[in-house]
Amino acid sequence: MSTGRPGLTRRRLLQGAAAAPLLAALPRAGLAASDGPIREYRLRAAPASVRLAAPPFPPSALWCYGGATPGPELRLRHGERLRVVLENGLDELTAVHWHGVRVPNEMDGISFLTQPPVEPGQQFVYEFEPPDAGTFWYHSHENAPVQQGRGLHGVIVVEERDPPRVDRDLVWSLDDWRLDRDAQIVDDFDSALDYSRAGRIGNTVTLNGRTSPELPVRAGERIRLRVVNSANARIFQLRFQGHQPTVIALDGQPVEPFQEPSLTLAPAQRADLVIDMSGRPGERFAVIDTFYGQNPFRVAELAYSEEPPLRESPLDAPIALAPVALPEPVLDDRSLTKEVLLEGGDLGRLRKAYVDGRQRGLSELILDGKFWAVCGVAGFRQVMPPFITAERGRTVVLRLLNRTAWPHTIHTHGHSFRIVSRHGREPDRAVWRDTVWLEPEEDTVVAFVADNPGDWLLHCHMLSHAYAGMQATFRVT
Ligand SMILES: [Cu+2]
Repeated sequence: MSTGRPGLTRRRLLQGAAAAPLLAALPRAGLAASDGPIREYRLRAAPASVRLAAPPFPPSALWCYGGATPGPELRLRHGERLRVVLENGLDELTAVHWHGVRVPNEMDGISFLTQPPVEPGQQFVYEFEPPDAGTFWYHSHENAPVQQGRGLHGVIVVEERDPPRVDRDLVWSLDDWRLDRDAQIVDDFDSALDYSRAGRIGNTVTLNGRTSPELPVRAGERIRLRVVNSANARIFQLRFQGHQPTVIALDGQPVEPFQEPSLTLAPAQRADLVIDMSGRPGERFAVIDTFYGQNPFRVAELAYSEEPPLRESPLDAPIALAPVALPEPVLDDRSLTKEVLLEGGDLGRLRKAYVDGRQRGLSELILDGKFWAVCGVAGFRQVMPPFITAERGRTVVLRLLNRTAWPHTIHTHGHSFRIVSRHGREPDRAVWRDTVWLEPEEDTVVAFVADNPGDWLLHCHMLSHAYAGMQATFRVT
């Protein structure tokens, strides 16, 4: 199928990374949004055999974009258009969501809500100009616990027009797998325990598709690290032994640079870090995950080469990104405020909920595989009546009330939001996010300007939760 947009043939069409030298020669300033160069990729979703664990483990049977997990890195410059031809080589329906990119509604990749699902053997063409530079990612949003859980995701990098100076710009895609002794995926995606508790947490963590890899580094170099949590449900808390990363962006949006002893990333969250390699030639340092404290493990190792330091003191260049261009929400009596009640799960108080327009009791909900509800509705096939409707330009304030015994990561489609308060307190710093992590029984208030028309999903990004009811829609008119 074609997007049918006029003017495609008059635009410069560029094929993936191979086009970079040509593109670099093009003037980048002053490009009209409708006439930007197009960066084109093909993504074929299909089964693939991929080595996650080192021998003697055999390759794992996965589902991948382009035969690898993560799939191809989609990299473009701010002001370019991204065109992706999705081919469905699976035996089931699929679609791709561009997480965190404020795309037009018809490009958001939500079957039955924003597009028809892509049938086996069929194609769908996505095309949009990302409005923000930053670190984003893409993944299947169809049968997501299974399709994303089997490997269907990748990273999108939209480079700033004037990026901070670094020696290398790298992506770390973290994932979590439940593998058996032969390194094959345990096919228990229908586990009621996962659905009703913390989600599908695995037993094997990978970084860029490999267990505990080495990152070769050179003393004195400055690296920008774009870290993405691509896992179904696992939360990461990374500690860089012997190094002090500076956070310059969260969920793709710039933040006043800051340092913390560890970096916590819930599912679907991202952080851009700047790290000066302050070790000496030949040294090695572990990157450790400590979130599940009883079981810390090595995510990666920084392996210094024997080369002499690139420079003796850290690079003297600014690292702050240009401020965000998002419209600032205004909290006053004209803003639209809604309590978003999150209920359900094991040890929860959910007794009844609407499914597909009919109220059902708890035993019927469980038989139906529905364990969670948003505002009294267990989300079903992504077509629910909107829980809120906002006119374009209006500030929306969502009071997210986690009335469950489990953590959740709430993601809004089409919009990034400000964190207004957590546990009733203002946050330490002003941040934009598209995914917020709620601890059990935690309340968090978020706000955004509803400026992207359409029907959009709001859901938990612990994918088993979303699939088992923790999803809703909101409308921007
Ligand atoms: Cu959840």
